[in-house]
Amino acid sequence: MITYHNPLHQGHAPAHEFFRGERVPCFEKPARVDYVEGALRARGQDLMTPDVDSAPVLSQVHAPRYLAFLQTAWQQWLALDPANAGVQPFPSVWPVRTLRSDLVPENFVARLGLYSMDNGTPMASGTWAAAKAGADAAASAATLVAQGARAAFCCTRPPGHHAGPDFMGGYCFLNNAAVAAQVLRNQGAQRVALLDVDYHHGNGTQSIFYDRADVLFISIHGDPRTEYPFYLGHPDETGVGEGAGFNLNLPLPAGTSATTWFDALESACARIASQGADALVVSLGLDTFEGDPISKFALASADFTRVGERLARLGLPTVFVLEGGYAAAELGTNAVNVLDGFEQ
Ligand code: Q9C
Ligand code: ZN
Repeated sequence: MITYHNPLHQGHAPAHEFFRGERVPCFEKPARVDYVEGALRARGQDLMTPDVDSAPVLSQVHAPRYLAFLQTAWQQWLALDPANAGVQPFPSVWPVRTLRSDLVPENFVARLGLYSMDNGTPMASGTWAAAKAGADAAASAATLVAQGARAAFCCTRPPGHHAGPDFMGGYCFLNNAAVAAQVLRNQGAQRVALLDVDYHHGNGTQSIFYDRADVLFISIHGDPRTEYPFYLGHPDETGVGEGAGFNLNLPLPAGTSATTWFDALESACARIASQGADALVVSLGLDTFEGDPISKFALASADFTRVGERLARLGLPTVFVLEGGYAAAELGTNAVNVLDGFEQ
């Protein structure tokens, strides 16, 4: 399968995140994609360098003031104190109910809170460059599919599906899958189905397309009554305005078996077939794996081959975009299994 990699992903390498109030090593680490690239190269896969500038498309899915902030966030942080080069910025205050989010604070950490949904999305010096190159990889993969390729894979980190119109969160900064869907729309697809199979609900993607009928968003994920991101991903969220009826959430309890998960995949595929789409984007989170350290589904490595097989039977031009998956050493096998299942 045509595969784009992210040549700058290693520049996004924050050291710590918060977990149960403690600072712990980041789960979303460079080794994740190193393992996927290793598995791809081991089977002779050529890795292409991004060749499309995603900037115009980023402006279609993210707010200008958010993009402007993110692009210079690290410089703003260093301008406060050169010693910040060795310190990770974390938000500590957010404009929740009754507080104003129309004003942009002069205080950097307050701005960071304005543009964040959680304190679980650490930044590093190379975060913008890595996120932008990842969005370029997604735009590149989608462009080839729009031009007639059967499928393409965007092998990138940081992931994207928690990033909303004007906020980062859940290890995500730029919404790569939304970029891919928007590129497909810009280049002629009348409707795009965006299927998110990451363990965590793709709140950012849902929010970007919630009032749109041209991108059908479907997500299978851990029930947000107990699982991150908690505040979105519930079954009664079906879209609004022109987008009414074009959002489908299929939450499953933590601990759900592979058999039940595949039943949900059948429901998702049935909806894609009944509503119709010219192209498919898959937010390919692999944290549904039984060995994932922060998630609670139970797919075995061999099950990922079945995922690919089932998606291929939709018969749609398809862009796969890597999202989560934190059992780093198994990530290569699991990603390759999806792509092999799709192609066999
Ligand atoms: N601090 C994705 O899979 N935090 N994001 C979990 C550990 C949120 C996962 C608790 C997990 C976000 C793309
Ligand atoms: Zn996830």
